[in-house]
Amino acid sequence: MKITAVEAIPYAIDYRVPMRFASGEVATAEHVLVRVHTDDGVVGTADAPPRPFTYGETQASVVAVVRDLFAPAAVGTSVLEREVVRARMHRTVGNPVAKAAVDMAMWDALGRTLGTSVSELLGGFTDRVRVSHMLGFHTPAEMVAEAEEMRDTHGITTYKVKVGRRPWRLDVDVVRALREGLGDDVELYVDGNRGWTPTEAAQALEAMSDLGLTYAEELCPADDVLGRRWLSEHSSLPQFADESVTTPAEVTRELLSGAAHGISIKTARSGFTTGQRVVGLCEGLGVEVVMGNQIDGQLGTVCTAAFGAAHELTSRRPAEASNFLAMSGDLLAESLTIEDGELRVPQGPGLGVELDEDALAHYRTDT
Ligand code: MUC
Ligand code: MG
Repeated sequence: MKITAVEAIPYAIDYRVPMRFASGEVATAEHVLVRVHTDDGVVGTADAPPRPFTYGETQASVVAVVRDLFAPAAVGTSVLEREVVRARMHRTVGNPVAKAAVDMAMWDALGRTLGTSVSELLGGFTDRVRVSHMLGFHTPAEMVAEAEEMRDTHGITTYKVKVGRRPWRLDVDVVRALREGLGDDVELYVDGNRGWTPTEAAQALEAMSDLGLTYAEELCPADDVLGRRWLSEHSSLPQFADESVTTPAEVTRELLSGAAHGISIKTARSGFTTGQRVVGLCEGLGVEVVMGNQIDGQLGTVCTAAFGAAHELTSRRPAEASNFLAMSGDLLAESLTIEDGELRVPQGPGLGVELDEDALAHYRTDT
């Protein structure tokens, strides 16, 4: 079970349609595949999707920090010693996505070594997640058409609508068009990616107050400390925190300061080991969570589904797990499918999926 090597392989896969939102745009998945090798010949794999506009990491920085700091921290430990590797990686500040990928690749290697599913090792609450689809910036008509296609093709009836940065009345028009086009039975919530001031957020939420939103996510920057608290106190909608809560300490800070009522958990930035601490913290405090999406490919989406299905709390809400559908290609040997609005956790040891080595050779950018 001893780790003998950790690889960090950069690759690039275009999106058929770029994902645009208030804090940035992703046209190409410039991710890093992290592979943990053991002396038993087992290989555990996970994906690192750098998001410079959110965490400051880039593809090159993920490759470098894994190669220079995290691989040496992991080599020589057993795949059971996830806490040891976590503590060693923790000595380096930041780099949440690189740390998370090393952690999840260790879990995959552990599951494969034991012949057990990671989702079952994590908790095994259920075998699937309901899916929420994230709608990036387009015109109101295009966003309605995308939502209808997701409903008609995949049975998805929950949508996260990107808002912020562009004129807020356009966002109101989008949400109104979605509600009118899709009816009262679909669930809608908005994500501002820090794109509004507290005043703009208050105005926009007031203008959308008849549209039956479930909640609002990260409307204003975490540095707007009092503004966010004011918004949370005055809005009738629960406010969820996303990019402001990358660690258990940040979750604690946002919840105790009154700036947030709910928490987005992204395995791409917390991994499974730290993600479970966030679940415990939120359950203890009686706070709702949502499994978020970091514009993941299929491997990242499998991690979200495995973790979301593992615990009662994380399986309550639909998980954001459909953005891989917009990619022009992928690394998995067998594609994921979303049917009747649900994504099943792949069965089998570890994360339950295999890589297509030919696809990796095609998309990797380091050879
Ligand atoms: C989200 O929920 O904010 C956008 C940027 C990112 O890192 O994740 C996405 C989705
Ligand atoms: Mg978000």
